[in-house]
Amino acid sequence: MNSLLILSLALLLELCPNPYGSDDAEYIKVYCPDSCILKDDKAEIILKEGFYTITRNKSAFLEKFKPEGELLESPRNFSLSNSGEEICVSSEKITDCFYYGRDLQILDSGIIYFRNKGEWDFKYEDWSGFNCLSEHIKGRLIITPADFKAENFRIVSYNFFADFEPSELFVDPKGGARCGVDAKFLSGPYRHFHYKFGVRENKVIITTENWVFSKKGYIVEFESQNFANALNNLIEYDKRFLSENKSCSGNAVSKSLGKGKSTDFEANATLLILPDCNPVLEFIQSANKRLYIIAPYMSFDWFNDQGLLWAIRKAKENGAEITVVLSEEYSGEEADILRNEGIEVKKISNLHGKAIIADDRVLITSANMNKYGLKLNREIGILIESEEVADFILSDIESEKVSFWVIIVSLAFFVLTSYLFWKFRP
Ligand SMILES: [Ca+2]
Repeated sequence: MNSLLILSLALLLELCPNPYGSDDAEYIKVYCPDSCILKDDKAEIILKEGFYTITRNKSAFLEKFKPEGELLESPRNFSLSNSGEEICVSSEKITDCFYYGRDLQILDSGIIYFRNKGEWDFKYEDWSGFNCLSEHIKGRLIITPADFKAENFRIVSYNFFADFEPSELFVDPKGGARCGVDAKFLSGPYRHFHYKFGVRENKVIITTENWVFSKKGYIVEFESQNFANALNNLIEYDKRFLSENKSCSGNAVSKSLGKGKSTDFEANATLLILPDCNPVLEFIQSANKRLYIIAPYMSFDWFNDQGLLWAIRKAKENGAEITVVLSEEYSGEEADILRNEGIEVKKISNLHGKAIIADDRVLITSANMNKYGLKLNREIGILIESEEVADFILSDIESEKVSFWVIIVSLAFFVLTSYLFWKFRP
């Protein structure tokens, strides 16, 4: 760890200015390569070479957190403001500063700012820390609308109005659940519990849809004991956020939607439990041949200047051909911003699914392309390393384009025949 940090020349490693409960547990972690001065607005602390965790009160800190290096108590006049402050550490050779609330525009109690591959990132104190998990799997991708049921699965969802019976069900109270189903509600430090997956023994379903498959979306089903275990562990972790039961709303939605389109595949896959394991922006940036982002809508609002639009621009700099596919119903300014950057934007109707294709890999996720989906919500995703699956999704999107032209031609035909009828009316 030491050599890595020295190489990246980062001296400030992590800080929590406003922990839940008492401010006595606030802390800052620093590395000092020789002799250093740590400064806030009002005070400074002189440090010798080494790693330090500096807090206001050691016992308050140790009740909640683990120190790295030597644990020190700060002088009384050194405190981390809860409304944003610039903190600097200077050694003989470099000065490293971070202005929380400005360099990273979020201030909340419970936020821990930390370095992630050299960049400042954040999490909440009670967010989990699940890793990405990879495995070779055999599975099936289904493109909806489709009739699909997951009877007797443990199911999590934003909402649940489907006409089948889960063995256990967790939903977000903002989403709600139909009457007649035994739903448990989750609310906590994640803005929305927006993930959608099902697990039964070693069977796993990951989907972009809230279990009523009437819009264009994606379902991935496969068998994997490892992924099933990870998802069961995720449910067990998130049970700490169980909240009061909410009354049910409405009845099951039952429609006949046909079989949908599907393809079997065998490929390396990575399970993404967001926001813990969150490579979505990296995935977008990684494209150098083709990038497709299929999502009903987008927002470029982010915590610094390295959000979604930045990642798309990186892919463009790599030379990737980029197409963004949005919902026809969406009229936000992002489509114009992208077109002004020379990026192709298509709109299709009835889109709810989220899929990203970067070269020969596909990422299917419950996450919307905004700061909630990409950072603040509990979401799920699967990254499939398969050119065939990528091409299958694109051929479906291309067929949407055909139906668009069918509409245009039909409309032109209608106008022409109406005109002729009017002109040559008896
Ligand atoms: Ca504070």
